Amino acid sequence: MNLLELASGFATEGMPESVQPLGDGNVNATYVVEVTGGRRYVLQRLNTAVFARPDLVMANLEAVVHHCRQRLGTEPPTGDRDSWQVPSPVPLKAACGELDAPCHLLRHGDGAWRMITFIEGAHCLERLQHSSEAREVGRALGRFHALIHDLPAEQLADTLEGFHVTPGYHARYLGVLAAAATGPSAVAQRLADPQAQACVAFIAARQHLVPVLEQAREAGHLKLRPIHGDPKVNNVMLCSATGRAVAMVDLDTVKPGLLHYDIGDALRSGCNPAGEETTDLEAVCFDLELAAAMLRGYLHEAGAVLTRHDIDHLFDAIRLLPFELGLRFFCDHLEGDVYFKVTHPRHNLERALVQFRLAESIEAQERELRDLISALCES
Ligand code: GN1
Ligand code: MG
Repeated sequence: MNLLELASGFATEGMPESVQPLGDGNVNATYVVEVTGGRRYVLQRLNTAVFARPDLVMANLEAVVHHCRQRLGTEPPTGDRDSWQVPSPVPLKAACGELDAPCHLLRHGDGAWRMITFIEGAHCLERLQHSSEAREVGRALGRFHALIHDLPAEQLADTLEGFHVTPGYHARYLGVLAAAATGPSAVAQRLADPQAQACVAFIAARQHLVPVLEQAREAGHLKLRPIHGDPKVNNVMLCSATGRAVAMVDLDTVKPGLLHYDIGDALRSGCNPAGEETTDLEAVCFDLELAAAMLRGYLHEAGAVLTRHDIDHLFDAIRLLPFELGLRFFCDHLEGDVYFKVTHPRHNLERALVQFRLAESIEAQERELRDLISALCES
């Protein structure tokens, strides 16, 4: 079955006429479908090596969309608020007869396909350059948190166990190192590379940071709440006419977690103007001005939900998330690129080096960043 045939399995408003690749997600394969009459849709093949239960991913998506729609329906339509949009799953033309997700998932061979409405009149950015953009990205995340904060946890399945639980990634990494130490192997060969050795040393020097958020959660200082899970800048849609944030997309990782995972992830993604795919390590830095704008935008929408403990752990989160992603990329490199899509054999290693450089830049600006957080949160 080709992509057009797959697309025509869904109840679109018009016949699918063209399918083009969309974006550069690291996990799922994404396409844009145009139908007669000009409407567009997003067609995705879920990566079942990552999301073992695509039926539950779809059930979560339906729960999130339903909740957001209800919340938006009860909000007074004030100026900037009425244009917020929620990307929604498109049903199949025919029921597929499965109990869990009877009408939103098309199984073909070993693929699990779904279609989602396209946010028209909007675009996303791969990298941020201006404070005005950073403010909108922060505002989008805050708006999203405020929208889903009362989505009951029992309505969400855990579709990606251990996601953003740094000690779990670290334990896996240590297991990979230990296995490599037992004799020659492809992993041992990759580890011998000088850049890989630099990563090993970088991680070892920071292993005390690994449990910082989970310990705060275990101590009861931080609480699990619904989060987006993957709020990197290109998952925020900005109105092409006004530049205002109008949607957050890529809702597959919405599940109970710490708001800190999201805040840390949005900042690590948005405050590195060189972007996470650069190979120019010298260009990688954490931009405090962008961070200030993003945090301001976030606090404007969601400041009221943050507790004293939440605020006290913001710096830890901002330092931890790039380190965590670097660890995830590096571990995947060692394991032979089983998780993140790559275009060449050193791709995940290069990505890890970028995140570690970013973490270093954050460390170097710790005082300024802590002062910034205090100034913004006390005001
Ligand atoms: C993955 O698939 P994509 O590009 O939206 C990953 C995120 C990472 C991101 C880094 C489910 O997101 O956690 O931050 O790559 N998503 C998953 O680019 O692991
Ligand atoms: Mg994603």
